[in-house]
Amino acid sequence: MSKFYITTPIYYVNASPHIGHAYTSIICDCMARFKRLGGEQVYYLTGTDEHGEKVNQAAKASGEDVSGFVDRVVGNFKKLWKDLDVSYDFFIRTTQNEHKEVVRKVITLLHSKGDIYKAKYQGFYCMPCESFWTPTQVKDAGGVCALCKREVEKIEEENYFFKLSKYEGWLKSYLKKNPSFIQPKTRYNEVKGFLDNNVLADLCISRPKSRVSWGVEFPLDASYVVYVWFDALINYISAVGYGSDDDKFKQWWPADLHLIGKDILRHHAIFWPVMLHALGVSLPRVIFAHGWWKVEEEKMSKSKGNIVNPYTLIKDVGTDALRYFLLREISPGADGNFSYKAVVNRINSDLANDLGNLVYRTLNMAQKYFDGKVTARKCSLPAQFKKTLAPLAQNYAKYMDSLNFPAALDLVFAFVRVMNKYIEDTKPWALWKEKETSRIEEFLYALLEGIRIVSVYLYPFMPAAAQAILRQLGLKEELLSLRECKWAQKETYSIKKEKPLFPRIDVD
Ligand code: ME8
Repeated sequence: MSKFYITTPIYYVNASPHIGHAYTSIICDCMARFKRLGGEQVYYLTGTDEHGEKVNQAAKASGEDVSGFVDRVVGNFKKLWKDLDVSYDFFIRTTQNEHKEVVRKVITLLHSKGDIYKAKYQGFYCMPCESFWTPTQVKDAGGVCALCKREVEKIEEENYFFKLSKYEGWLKSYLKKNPSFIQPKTRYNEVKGFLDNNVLADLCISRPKSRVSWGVEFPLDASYVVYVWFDALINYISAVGYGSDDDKFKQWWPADLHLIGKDILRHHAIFWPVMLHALGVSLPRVIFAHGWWKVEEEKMSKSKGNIVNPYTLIKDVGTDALRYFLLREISPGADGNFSYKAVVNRINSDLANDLGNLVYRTLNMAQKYFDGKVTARKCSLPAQFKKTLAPLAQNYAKYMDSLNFPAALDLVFAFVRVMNKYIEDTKPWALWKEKETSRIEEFLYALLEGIRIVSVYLYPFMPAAAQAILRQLGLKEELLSLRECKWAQKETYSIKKEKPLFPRIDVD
């Protein structure tokens, strides 16, 4: 059985999660469920990044002690993942001793290899991004943080550095030989362009305790803590046993997919590969940086205060509809502009009108005409079904593997619409009047088979709805496997109709 190790970024716990965080975790969940459907062994890692100045200040502002504060906010993240059906296998917290131990081991090892040294740091720091910037980078950005365009703090302090510069040549040639390492292509080009136009400076990896005390104590010098990003990146290996459980590490590493937002591309595509290479550890297979959800063309962010609250949306439209909207509306490589109108339109057209209606009408007919028991008398595949099912079966996995969710969903919904049209064209109510019972049963069986197949394909996107459909068809969850997406797998259906899956939402 092949394995699939997938990760989200570990989120800062300076505030509760918003729809941007939900987006990343939902993409990963969709991928994890898709891989499980294909029979792969999946390890889905998520967690929280709990150290650093930003979290410390947020704790202070809330008047709580830091560890009480982080515990509370971590609770909010975990609750949201539960409410969104995010099926992670492990939740790592950087404040866990096991993780801190690995961070210290990594630094000690890199130091013993001669890759860490002490020197004076002169430059700038952006606290909201927890990032160091050189004077040139700040100047080029117009005197602000090159990423978030906010004010930066000038700092001059003795620090420990990691010799990133030593590996510049290696990284460039690695990228050249592995063009699919960073995806999508635009992000690969961005990193390559950055490396072509800049000389890699060594990375500052400590902060003096006199300025920042909330962090992993630096193993070589107790008057420092580890720079929060250096600590955070290591979570991807500490969570799967690096330095503590060799068998587990061999089983899962390398990660098959690090999914991140494009805001943290530099850290993942430059610092992280070099750290791993210097440690003698193989690199993740793919780093995929998705776009941003914006509100009125501005990136949504906790510190800007323009966030869309996922809890409100779950309450208003439900978990599955929210997951569907986020995954259907934009391709993960692109940015999206969030609007409630778009959410409502998408739900009403695709979910209420097309899918919900198909399921409801079909189950209704099965109930009304056959008391809920439909048997395969003849099970030939209607020609119009075949025309849309064939490209779906052929391309679904390919689109899913490349994270092209809108394309995969387009194929599924093309089939849903074909089934709706099949109902209208067949006019079963007229057949009923003419007592064409076996013709209707054949017709209904075809629809039920189609709906069963659709529910499997939709499972990664809307797990609860897919399960609800199977339940109403009288089937068990074991059927949730891509192997089951074949025609005429069931002899008899015993319908147990429930309330409509996706009621229409009132635009007001
Ligand atoms: O950067 N649109 O944590 P973070 C889409 N702790 N995705 C968004 C988003 C938006 N508007 N806003 C946030 C950190 N995200 C570090 C990561 S990993 C070793 C350390 C998502 O809480 C997106 O995935 O700021 C982005 O990369 C991540 O949240 C940043 O979360």
